[in-house]
Amino acid sequence: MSRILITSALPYINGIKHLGTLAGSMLPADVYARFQRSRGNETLYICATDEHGTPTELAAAEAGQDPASFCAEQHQVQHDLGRRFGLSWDHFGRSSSPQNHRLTQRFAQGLWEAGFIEERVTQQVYSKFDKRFLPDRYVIGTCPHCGYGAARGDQCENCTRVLDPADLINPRSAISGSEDIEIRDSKHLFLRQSLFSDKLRAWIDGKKGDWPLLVTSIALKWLDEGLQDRGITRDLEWGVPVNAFEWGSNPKGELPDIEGLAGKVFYVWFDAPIEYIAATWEWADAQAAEAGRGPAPDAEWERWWRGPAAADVTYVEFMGKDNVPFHTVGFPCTLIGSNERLEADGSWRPANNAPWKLVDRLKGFNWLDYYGGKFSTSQQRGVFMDHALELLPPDYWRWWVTANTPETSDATFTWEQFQAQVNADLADVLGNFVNRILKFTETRFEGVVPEGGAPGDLELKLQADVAAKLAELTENLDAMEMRKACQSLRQLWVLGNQYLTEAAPWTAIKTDPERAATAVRTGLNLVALFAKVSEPFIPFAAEKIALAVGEPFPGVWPTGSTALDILPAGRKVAAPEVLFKKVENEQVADWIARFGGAEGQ
Ligand code: B3M
Ligand code: ZN
Repeated sequence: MSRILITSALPYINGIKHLGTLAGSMLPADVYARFQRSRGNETLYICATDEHGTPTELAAAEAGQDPASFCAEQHQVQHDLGRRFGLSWDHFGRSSSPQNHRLTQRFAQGLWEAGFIEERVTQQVYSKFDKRFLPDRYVIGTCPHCGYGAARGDQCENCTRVLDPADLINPRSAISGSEDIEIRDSKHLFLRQSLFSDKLRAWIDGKKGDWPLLVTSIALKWLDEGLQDRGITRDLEWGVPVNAFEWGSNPKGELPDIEGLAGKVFYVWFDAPIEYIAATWEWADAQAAEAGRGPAPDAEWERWWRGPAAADVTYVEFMGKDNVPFHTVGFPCTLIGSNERLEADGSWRPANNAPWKLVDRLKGFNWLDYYGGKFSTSQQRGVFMDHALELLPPDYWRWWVTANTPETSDATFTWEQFQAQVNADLADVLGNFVNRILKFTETRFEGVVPEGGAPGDLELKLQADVAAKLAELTENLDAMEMRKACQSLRQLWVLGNQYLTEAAPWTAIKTDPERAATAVRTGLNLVALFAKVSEPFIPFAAEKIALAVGEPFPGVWPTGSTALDILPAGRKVAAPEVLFKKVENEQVADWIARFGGAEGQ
């Protein structure tokens, strides 16, 4: 048994997420977490809302709310939707939590005192019309790298490059649209990322062949272009305040400029990844509260994150490709820097503390598109989590999205393809199989698992085929190859249908009842097996299937030798209500009319 720590990129608080966000982080992380739990590994799946920064301030302003109440409300909305989708977070935290305030400030203080943070006077975009600084997304303009006209001040959506607001060509205010903009001086803190190039390159080089090519190539491209020091503070009100007044001197003996830094907050991309750790702390506190104890001692969350206590933890991250730079450069610099000290003479020494863990396996994804165009939160284009659940139960979405995970290239959602695939896989293959064998057991075997005879040739062949597919499925899940894992699972379901057709207990029962009983026993064991191995993907249906054959849910991940030996003879079973109703053409026509289809793309 080992320990698996899983995080998925933290969804921004500014609005309900669409299927693309689900596909590119939260859902594959959930499938993987459920798989790991089912194998008996101690698993912690952490997620949270990402609540700071300009997107939040902008969305709150639009909703006519202050950021704090906007975030509290939206967190609850995202939490409830995630749960209804079956996302099995151990904790769904908030980057605005007291724990994250504390931890972000501790990291910053440590990095300052270790010599990795520097003060600089920077030129910031200031809107005379709005009478305020315009950090990050508050400025829109033309990307200096690719010429995209609506690039935001923090990152170009088109070429994914990270930007500085002052780099934008023809900048304008995102609040008022005003172009009456000037550049003003403002003091800020910089994380000296450029010092980490060699360490990061050695680390990333060691991940080649293990991490997806998509991920290592994005990371190496960044390093090849030369790492820039990053500003980690902003002229904003909403965020984690800079607590420079608490800091000691750096290795050169300098104290921070308390006055110059007053009223600033940390940059959202500085505090958001720290929330992975802080949310683990929130989780530990919640566990302690549940047990009637006070706040959890640090050791309870640190055992997942630092020092010898975390040595047996494998840390796995899931995210979309635009988030990869922040997780292969920014956050690792924060962590590595916190494990070191840069002396005044430029030499590095290990810091005198328990080192923080870096990510072991990083799974990055391409985009899921909607009819070849972007899902868009701002234009409400595509299917969003709340609407999706109005239309169909979560498993339909979970299955389609996982089976089409944008792993090696972008993938596209169309209603037509969605209908075809869920009807074929879920209704015709899995649903039909479960229904056929259980109905037959009810009518001919009084709803009881029969004893039957010894396995014949058909059963022996089935056992071998099932063992091979199961091994393949396990391997694909282990490798986080979601599309391939879905293929393996589907093929496993198909084996069930093929077996039933060949064994044909409904014919055998007329001439050889024991033979029919063997086939029914075998078929019912396949049902039990399917419940267990389908659970990571379609947990709601899997639960119904498990209940139908009286198996505990969630189940323990089976291995080849025990795969068809789950149910004892004599066990009472019952056909479940229809597992998957087919998606009808009229429904698809309605949904295309409501959400948009191929026309107008
Ligand atoms: N909130 C960005 C995104 O959803 C961001 C991820 C943070 S992970 C620490 O694209
Ligand atoms: Zn660009």
